[in-house]
Amino acid sequence: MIFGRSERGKPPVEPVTLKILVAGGFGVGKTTLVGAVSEIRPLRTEELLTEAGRPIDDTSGVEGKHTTTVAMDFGRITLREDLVLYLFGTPGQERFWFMWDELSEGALGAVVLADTRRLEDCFAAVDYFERRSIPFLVGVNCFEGAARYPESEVRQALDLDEDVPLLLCDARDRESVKEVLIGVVEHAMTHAADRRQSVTT
Ligand SMILES: Nc1nc2c(ncn2[C@@H]2O[C@H](COP(=O)(O)OP(=O)(O)OP(=O)(O)O)[C@@H](O)[C@H]2O)c(=O)[nH]1
Ligand SMILES: [Mg+2]
Repeated sequence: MIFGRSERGKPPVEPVTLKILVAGGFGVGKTTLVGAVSEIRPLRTEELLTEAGRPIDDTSGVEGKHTTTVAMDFGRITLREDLVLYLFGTPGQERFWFMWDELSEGALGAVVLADTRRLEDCFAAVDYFERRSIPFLVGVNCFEGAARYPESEVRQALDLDEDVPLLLCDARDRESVKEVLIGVVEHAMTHAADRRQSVTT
């Protein structure tokens, strides 16, 4: 054994770990997305939606929803043996947004999940990442029964910059969510490379 090489002669791989946020409005499927891809049992902070919260919690469009995230979701996915993502799902309800600053510390990029029935619910998330120059992509979570709109219309409604990727996805489907996460990492890398270039030129 030389310097900790494995028996097969391959050097041990120390994976790069990246932090990705999963944000968006109330009930768009953030907790579902983290749970769909996480290879560890996701940490959740769900609380029951109560009668008391009913006037504040607008559950129209997600009537089957009984719980809500009050702090964060946490999960992990190994995209390649040398690339591990830590996923942090944010709380969707406005009264828990104070958590976002803490959660976004050190994040490489973010997914803003959107539901075309309630697009306005993700305006705040789009604004948040734009202002902080955190690279993000928009994942349109295709709920059954929700109308499908052409990409250009969704982009226009969200007033997205040209370079912000927009993907259709199903937050319940592992492969679909993986595509979204690969998209965020690629986008964040391009963003970082562009920044480096603008600093050196
Ligand atoms: N049909 C359908 N239902 C979905 C999909 N994604 C999530 N759901 C359901 O929608 C509801 C909302 O999902 P959550 O994952 O809790 O949403 P959230 O964004 O974490 O919600 P908050 O944390 O309260 O903001 C749940 O009842 C899910 O089962 C989807 O792609 N299709
Ligand atoms: Mg949640």
